[in-house]
Amino acid sequence: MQRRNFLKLGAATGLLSLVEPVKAANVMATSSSGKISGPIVLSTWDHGLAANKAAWEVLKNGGSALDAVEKGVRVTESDVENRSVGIGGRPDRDGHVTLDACIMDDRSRCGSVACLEGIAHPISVARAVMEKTQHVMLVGDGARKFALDYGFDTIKTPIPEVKKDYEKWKKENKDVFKKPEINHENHDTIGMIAMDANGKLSGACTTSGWAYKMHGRVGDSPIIGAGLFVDQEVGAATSTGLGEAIIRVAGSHTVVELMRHGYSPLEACKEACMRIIRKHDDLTGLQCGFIALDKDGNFGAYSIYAGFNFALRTLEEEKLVDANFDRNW
Ligand code: SD4
Repeated sequence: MQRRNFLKLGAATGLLSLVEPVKAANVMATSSSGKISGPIVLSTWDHGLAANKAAWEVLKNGGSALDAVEKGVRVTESDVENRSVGIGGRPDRDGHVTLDACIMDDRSRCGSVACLEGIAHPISVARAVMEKTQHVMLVGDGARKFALDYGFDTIKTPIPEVKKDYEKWKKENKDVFKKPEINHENHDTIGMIAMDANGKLSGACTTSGWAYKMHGRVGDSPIIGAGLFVDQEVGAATSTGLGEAIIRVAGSHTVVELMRHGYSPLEACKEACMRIIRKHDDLTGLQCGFIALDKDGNFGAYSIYAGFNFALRTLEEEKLVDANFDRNW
């Protein structure tokens, strides 16, 4: 089902949700001995199903979680139908498609790019920042120059269909001081977290961000601790939704720290959402969601509003799971 229809159905029937914290069967089988067997991969939204497939090709062959998450989200970055990640992403209000991505591994190494234009795979550039430089984050022209120097593929954005939509939007939105509408339909990042057969965790997050944002705006997705956080001692988390709200509570880091202090992944994702709720007087359209995986293979997801789901792949299962939520639209 298309996410849009799914959202409508969910809102209309209140049928969404109720996933208890689940333990992947393959992990559960060995967890009593304290040995984590993995592998498992989770990613945000229904586009996560295709991304998980690519990640699974790596994991099932004994590959690393780091390679898996990079390969996985590259699928979404290449999807010309996706309007909020990679090549098919919508531009900012000045017509630039600016891409944000980050990656983090089991050794707490991390890399990130923000406001990157015209490069096909921001996630791979983020990984190169992590592996080839002394830095964590490169932005804008600097990130683009780095990507070109390292021979990353270029793309021309916005693609024609997206440009057409943008021209129409621009005609209808002449006031440059008008805030872009917070619309849960116009953002859909992919965040992916995985554990490999050796029990190692990694995560990746990539997006074109909030459609028609101000030029130069950066959301949570490329910010380590906001859009993604991994700590091998505890677990991993990633987010989707309104980046400004997620940054205010250091969302993904908060989820991981809560797990460190005994919260289950579901409880931790819920508490991060509750913090966002407590800090906002106006929750109109304010959708945020988190997925989390602990080092023992327990996972959970929670969003402020109904309609958030995530794709799950284990040795035994490949499916979309509805996240728990606080309120209906
Ligand atoms: C952002 N968090 O740029 C991203 C957008 C997103 O679902 O996740 N959309 O704020």
